[in-house]
Amino acid sequence: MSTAVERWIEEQERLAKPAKVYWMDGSEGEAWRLLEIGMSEERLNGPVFQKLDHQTWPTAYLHRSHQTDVARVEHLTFICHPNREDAGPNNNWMDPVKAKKILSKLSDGCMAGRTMYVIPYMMGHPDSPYAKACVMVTDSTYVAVSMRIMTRVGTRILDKLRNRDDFIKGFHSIGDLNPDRRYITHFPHESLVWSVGSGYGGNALLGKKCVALRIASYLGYKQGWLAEHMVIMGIEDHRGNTTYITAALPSACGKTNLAMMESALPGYRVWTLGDDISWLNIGPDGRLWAINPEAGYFGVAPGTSMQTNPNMMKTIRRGAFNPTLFTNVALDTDRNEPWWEGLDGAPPENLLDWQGNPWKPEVGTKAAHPNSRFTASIVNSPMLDKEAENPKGVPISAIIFGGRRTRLIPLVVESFNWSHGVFLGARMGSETTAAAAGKVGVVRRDPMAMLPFCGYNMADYWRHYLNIGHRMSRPPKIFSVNWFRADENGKFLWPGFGENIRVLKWIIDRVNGAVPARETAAGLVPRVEDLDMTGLDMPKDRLEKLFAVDMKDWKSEADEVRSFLKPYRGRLPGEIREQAEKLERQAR
Ligand code: OXD
Ligand code: MN
Repeated sequence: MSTAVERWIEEQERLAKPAKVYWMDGSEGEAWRLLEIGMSEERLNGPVFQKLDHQTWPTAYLHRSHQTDVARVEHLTFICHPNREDAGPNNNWMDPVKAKKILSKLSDGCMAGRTMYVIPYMMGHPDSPYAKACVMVTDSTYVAVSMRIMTRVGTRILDKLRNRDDFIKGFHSIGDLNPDRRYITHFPHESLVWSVGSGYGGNALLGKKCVALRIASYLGYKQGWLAEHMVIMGIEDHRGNTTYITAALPSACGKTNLAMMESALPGYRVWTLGDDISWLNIGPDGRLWAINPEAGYFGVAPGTSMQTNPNMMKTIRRGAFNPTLFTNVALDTDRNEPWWEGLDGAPPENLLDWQGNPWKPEVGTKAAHPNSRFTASIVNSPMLDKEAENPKGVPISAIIFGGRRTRLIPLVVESFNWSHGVFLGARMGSETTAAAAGKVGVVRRDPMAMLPFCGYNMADYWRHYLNIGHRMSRPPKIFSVNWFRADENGKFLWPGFGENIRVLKWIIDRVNGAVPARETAAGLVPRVEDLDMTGLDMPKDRLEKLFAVDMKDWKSEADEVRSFLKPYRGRLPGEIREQAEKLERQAR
């Protein structure tokens, strides 16, 4: 008698018609076997994996992707609820029947001559009551190795499932890599992801954005929990007490650097549990408990150095159970080492760019692709929190929403209550930087940093968020932070990086009721004397500017929030509408 998983795999095999099927077991030997396979597999621009110098970069391998396949593709990403309204204005929608027709056609025979890897994996610790069992298939050796780094792969998951069929299903094929035949589709009501035509991480490592955010957010909506685009960190104070917080920040706001921060305050130390995704459940004690469903980092390489993120540099240089993969970085051919813009030191003499072409600074292009990545196991992190492997997760005392805003938004604000906090998340926005195409300095709304990742209508998501808060007897406090406020001349007022610990300390003091706060129309802000400025020389008037709230400057913000919320009108929770109306009245 075959199991539900075996039956599902047989179906995929009949559809994709691979030459071979390989069931992954998660063992250590398997990692090295798959790397050997990848090293002898030829793709357009070289082998799937190229071994780098293991003296200086233990267990590191280079992978180059197709030149049109280097990032997530939101316009080719679809949420296929039977009812369009359930996907909401925040998603591209496709009728599930139509989507399956298109994807079936593209998948028919798509693995001919290739190996189909069957990957049983767990999002979350296998013993966690909050973890989810998943099975995906892929025809990419790169994806197979990457999934081992990013998730917990193993036969044990199949034993756990036995004949259960409530696993999250994923079908992935690189297809012919033609962007015209590229679709990343999600069927939340069936817990199914079907992705064809891309080998890029966010589109192909299905455990990450597709499962742990888009599918999981919908499961959370149905089951009473939250899947969030948040780092999880522990902050240890001088007494040895650790307070756990989560933080959601859109891209280009230093999210990974925050998760792995070196504290500038003596006596305070940051521990990491995750840099991208957190699953939040209400525990039996009425508190919010967080687990990191992932097991690895898929981080942006350019800009990562011993200066900006020494802990990440140590992580990716440490060889262990799993390899470290580099995707689309440049190659120093003399040393056989990876290289990217922003790495410590001058560019090496002889470089190949991310596509394998000889490169010199005069060429005028970037040697490493701006979205080139490293993939590394989180257990290699030198600052891993001692509770990171606890199946129950960690209790969260504060939730932080952040953004890059040169005007208006104070360095830190504590919300008046849970619904005001959810509103702070819902009106979250960040100014565009030169890192993305388009106009610089425009505020792009990205509620809870979830706009591209919420697998259902965002208005329903906000209602769900509000309910979660109302159900907890000991909810975390909600804060907003903004490291990027600037003065009249456009100069940043706050130094950022390790100094951000001062803000986190105030947040912890507020959680513990250790200091009062000053009330403004935008929320509660620190009295300047309560911010620990030991060792940081900053004039008082500059500090005051960081917390200034003058509502007559807020008119355009209130107007923008109103137009952003407009398409959600029919389903918008009353509490969010009231908060937006209040802001408009105050800003008049
Ligand atoms: C990521 C993203 O890669 O948010 O984590 O795009
Ligand atoms: Mn992310």
